[in-house]
Amino acid sequence: MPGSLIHSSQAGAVRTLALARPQALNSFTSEMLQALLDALDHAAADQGVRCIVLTGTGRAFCAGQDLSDPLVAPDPTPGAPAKDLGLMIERYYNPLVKRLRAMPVPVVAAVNGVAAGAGASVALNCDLVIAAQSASFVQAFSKIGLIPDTGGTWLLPRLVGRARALGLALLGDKLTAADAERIGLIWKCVEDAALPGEAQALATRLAAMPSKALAATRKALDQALLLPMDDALDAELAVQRELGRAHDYLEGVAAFSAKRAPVFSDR
Ligand code: T3D
Repeated sequence: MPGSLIHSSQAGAVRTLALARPQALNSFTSEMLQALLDALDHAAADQGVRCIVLTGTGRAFCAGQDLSDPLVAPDPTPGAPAKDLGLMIERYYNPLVKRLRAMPVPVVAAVNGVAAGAGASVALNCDLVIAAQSASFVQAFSKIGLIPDTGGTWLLPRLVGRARALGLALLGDKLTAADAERIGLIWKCVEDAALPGEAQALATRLAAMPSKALAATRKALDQALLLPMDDALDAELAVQRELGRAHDYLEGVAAFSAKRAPVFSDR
């Protein structure tokens, strides 16, 4: 819808959500964060949605927190009270991370341009990140006296190891999409013109897969990072038992045996 902060569109079972403040590099305001949370909730509740693509309008994916937002912009007047950055994190950023990582369907980030600060963290919280060759990732936090947030401290060392995580987070340099792919920060870097098509194809493929098993896979992998091997084995056992009772397992095996394409429907 014109004027809205999140442009939502649907092609088949793929819902595309596009951050839409291009004049400010899609940087986050509280209104846009709330609109994104609402859009994710609507998608999660809609049985016709089986994959989500998150992207940006204009030349950027997202420049992170809008630093001119009065809620966070420091007041230089002597004696003025400091802004409580924890409020935005508590109210919007942390819920957004939790929402993304609990979505019943996979989320693909199609990074069309620069992803900085919380914008980079949001992209990296998606299940698969595909980026245009001209896109880049910037851990911009250190340059303004902050630490990576929106899950960045948890994600970065897990994705690329401590040495590279510290290099990225301390220096705050721009990392090209090609280098992001090379060091394992993202899934894939593609030609600029190919990004929308490749993201849609990937999402269409995921949409045809068993959503419940994909969401359980994300959760199991995230949890396993924190578990001793024995506990991870127990967790696999419990989840596999549950999935084994679901319709999609029946359908997957029936389709395999009949040499036909499966039609998955669990959410
Ligand atoms: O509770 C809390 O709020 C804490 C949470 C914090 C989460 C965070 O995300 S902290 C990190 C915030 N983000 C940044 O520090 C990034 C700042 N921006 C940049 O470093 C660069 O703009 C980019 C690397 C993203 C892009 O560089 P470039 O050269 O392509 O563009 P530019 O010329 O720097 O920016 C273009 C315009 O966008 C410019 O405005 P102008 O001069 O044309 O009127 C610039 O000021 C504006 N802009 C860019 N990023 C932001 C922004 N305006 C407000 N907030 C921004 N984050």
